[in-house]
Amino acid sequence: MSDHSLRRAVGRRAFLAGAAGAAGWAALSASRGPGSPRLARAAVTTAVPNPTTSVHLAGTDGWVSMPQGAPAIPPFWPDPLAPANANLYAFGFRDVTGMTAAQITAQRGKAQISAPMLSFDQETDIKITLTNLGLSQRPDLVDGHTVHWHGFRNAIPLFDGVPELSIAVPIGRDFTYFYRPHDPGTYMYHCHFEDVEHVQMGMTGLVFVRPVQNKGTRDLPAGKYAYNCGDGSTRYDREFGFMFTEVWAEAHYRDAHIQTTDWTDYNPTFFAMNGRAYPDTLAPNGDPLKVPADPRLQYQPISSLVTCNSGDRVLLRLANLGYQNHAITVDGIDLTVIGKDASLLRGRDGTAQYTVTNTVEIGPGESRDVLFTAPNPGTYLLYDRDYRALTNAGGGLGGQMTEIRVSPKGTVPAQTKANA
Ligand SMILES: [Cu+2]
Repeated sequence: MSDHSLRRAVGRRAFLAGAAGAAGWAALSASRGPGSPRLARAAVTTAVPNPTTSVHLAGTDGWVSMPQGAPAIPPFWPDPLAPANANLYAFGFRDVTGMTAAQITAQRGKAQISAPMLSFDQETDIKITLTNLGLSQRPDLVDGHTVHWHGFRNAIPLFDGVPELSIAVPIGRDFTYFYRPHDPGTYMYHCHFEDVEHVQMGMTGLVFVRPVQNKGTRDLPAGKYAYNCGDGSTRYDREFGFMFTEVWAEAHYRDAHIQTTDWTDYNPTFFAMNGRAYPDTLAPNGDPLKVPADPRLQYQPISSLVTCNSGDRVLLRLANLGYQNHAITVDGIDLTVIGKDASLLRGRDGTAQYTVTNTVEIGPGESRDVLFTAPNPGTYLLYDRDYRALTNAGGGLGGQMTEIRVSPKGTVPAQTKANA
């Protein structure tokens, strides 16, 4: 990006932010000169700024790896065009917050799946800048990208990321979305450009909104809560997010090989949690900027392994951005469903409508918040009840499965971030 385009982008961004905030008032007022009535209004509006969190994402393509022992499906998988340590073409987001322009450009062709897991505090101002780096494998495709915060109620259409109703980010340009979340819970975000294709190709991630109750109230100490429950019933010690998706290898192959897909033939090959299929789900968290112990997983950095101490309160944040229903089971542990689609399960009179179960059903585009108290030390399985979703390319044991490893009290140190 040239200085000229950056300067123009900043000017446009400041103007657009003004649709919901103070920056635009300031920009408008400045152009009208001093003495304008709008200048006085800008001064009032900017007097009490909300805390602001800024995140910079980049959209691009890349190569990832599904478990190597799975039966081959020639010519679709493993993809013969894939570089070493990879076997599947994908699109995805990368977190490029704080990188220089040159460092951001260097991430072209290095997409990750799932997208970075984000979390924001309720009633803070959030700016998400999206840069479109283009597709290294498909320079002929001039697709835009967007960020759509799925299920989030308060975005105006301009910031909702549906390109038909607002805008998409063209290759080589960036755009800053402005949000102020009012409702805590578990949400998901995804690209909405050619969305059936871009969502399937991997442009999906989790985002959590943390309740103001975390700061403490008259009745409750500060801490970690899933919602503004008022009674402490949503308190937890550790949280783990799960993005459930399916991977149709034929469609990924066709995107890499300049062919088109008939989506009515949808027939997934792999079933993923946080962009990985079992047993890769158990591997530790990684960083796309560093080659991990298993180099196949460099661009699938999010672990699904649950570690906790006996007696811990554990929050599972489940979200589905595949195209099929999934029924998630944990053997030997009671699950309490406290939230659906970023809503606390309460009646109008405040009565809790939590349900206790061992199986949580979750449809495409839906989320669930589930609490459990970690039982006696041991290893427990968390898996999809659908047998197809427990295989890799129809063979062996794989797919949407992970472990909950419970240690004796006081063994695992306090959690510093989700999925750690
Ligand atoms: Cu996209």
